[in-house]
Amino acid sequence: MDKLKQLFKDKSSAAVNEIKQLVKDHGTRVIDQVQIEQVYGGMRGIKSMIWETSSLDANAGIRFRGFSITELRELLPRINGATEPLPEGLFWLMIAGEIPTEEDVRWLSQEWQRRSKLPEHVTHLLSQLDCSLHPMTQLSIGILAMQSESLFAQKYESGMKKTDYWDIMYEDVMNCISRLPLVAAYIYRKCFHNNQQIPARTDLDWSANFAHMLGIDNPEFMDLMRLYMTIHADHEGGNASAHTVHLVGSTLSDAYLSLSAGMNALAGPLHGLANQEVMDWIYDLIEDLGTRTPTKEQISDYVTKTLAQGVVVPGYGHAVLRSPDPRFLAQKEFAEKHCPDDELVQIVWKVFEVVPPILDSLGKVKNPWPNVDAHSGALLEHYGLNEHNFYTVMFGVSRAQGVLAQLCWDRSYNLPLERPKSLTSEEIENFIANSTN
Ligand code: CMX
Repeated sequence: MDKLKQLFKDKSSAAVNEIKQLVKDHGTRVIDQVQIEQVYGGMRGIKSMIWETSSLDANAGIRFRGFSITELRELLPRINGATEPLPEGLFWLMIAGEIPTEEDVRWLSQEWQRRSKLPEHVTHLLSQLDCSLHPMTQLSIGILAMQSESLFAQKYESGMKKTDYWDIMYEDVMNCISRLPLVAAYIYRKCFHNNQQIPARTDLDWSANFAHMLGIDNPEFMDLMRLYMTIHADHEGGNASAHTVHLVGSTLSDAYLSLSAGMNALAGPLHGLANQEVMDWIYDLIEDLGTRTPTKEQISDYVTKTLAQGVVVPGYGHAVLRSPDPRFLAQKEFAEKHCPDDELVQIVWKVFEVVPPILDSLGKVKNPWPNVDAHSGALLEHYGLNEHNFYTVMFGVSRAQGVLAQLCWDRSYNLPLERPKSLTSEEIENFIANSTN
């Protein structure tokens, strides 16, 4: 058994016993109360699920196993001359709950290389998809097609003990993550580079090899990819894509079926598609104003115009965060170091100054600050990745790491089928009529 799997086995079996005891001792204590406005309001804030790999604080932002992005940029090992942490290190942390050594990260990098083989029928299927089909839909289909490789599905069919779920899920998850860059790069090169596919390089880490297969061998872009793939990896469990993976997984669907479903949630404009929307919005702004160097006053007028059309300003607001997203700030820091004079980056920074007071003045937006999607596109475009409708695929490749690491934990805990209670409006009205509070 490999070291990461052994660590996961030890940690999760100890956790299972602790949780059994915890539920036995405290299972009937009330942790939250649900208000009617939450039932109608997207279940915001209701504490109702377990998610071990990360936790979101409204002001401090995401913490992975307790570590902030700033801390992880210091603590996670770097290999291959990287100046940014490798997502392999974060995945290790999410699975094992420990910061890995440089040797661990090197091993995981090579292990994902070793596992990264796409069945021929997957590339054949992808090759048949028309490029008018959104790349996120193609990604979702590609992940579904890989389900032919699911060991979990095969073992379940032939009769698998509950206590073995975690073991086989770990194998599926490692295989699936290792192969995702191949699927994504295949879609990218097929649709945007005349199907000129670029073979993988076995000497590169997961993100750098992804950059290479996309066709961008610039070492600075490889570092951006390491940062990008790290900061987008997980955002606790309640967000739409993570929750979808968790929900579908609770039916004992395998990693491929669960992840594909989660990608369909990520593809929505209020969620991951916002990174595409942001860049489309910035290009509309440039066209409308007739300049790539707009003033803050011009941007302010354009934002007012956007809001008057009754649509949202993409990249701003969040269901949980109430401060500038540290993932936005990490990308800003990267841009300050590598491309402060880029015109699109400059626009992103001016928008950051202009939009929050305007959204605040509406009096209804709970969080006027930028989220992760407000910055990512301008950086990708700086290095030549200009195809906006591919951006959410990049997000998805990264997000797979967090949601699938948690799926391993879900199966080790043997979490049951999810089945919350729904109500009709009539039942709520009856409740109001009969309640005294
Ligand atoms: N622009 C304009 N109006 C906004 C807004 C924005 N960026 N963000 C919120 N609002 C509006 C909402 O539409 C809502 O209006 P109504 O009451 O008229 O329906 C009101 O402010 C209150 O919304 P909220 O409670 O502050 O925000 P929600 O939790 O309902 O929604 C989110 C959160 C992200 C969907 C919303 O802020 C939004 O639509 N942002 C733009 C899209 C975006 O960037 N999404 C990416 C989020 C990060 C990710 O998942 O990748």
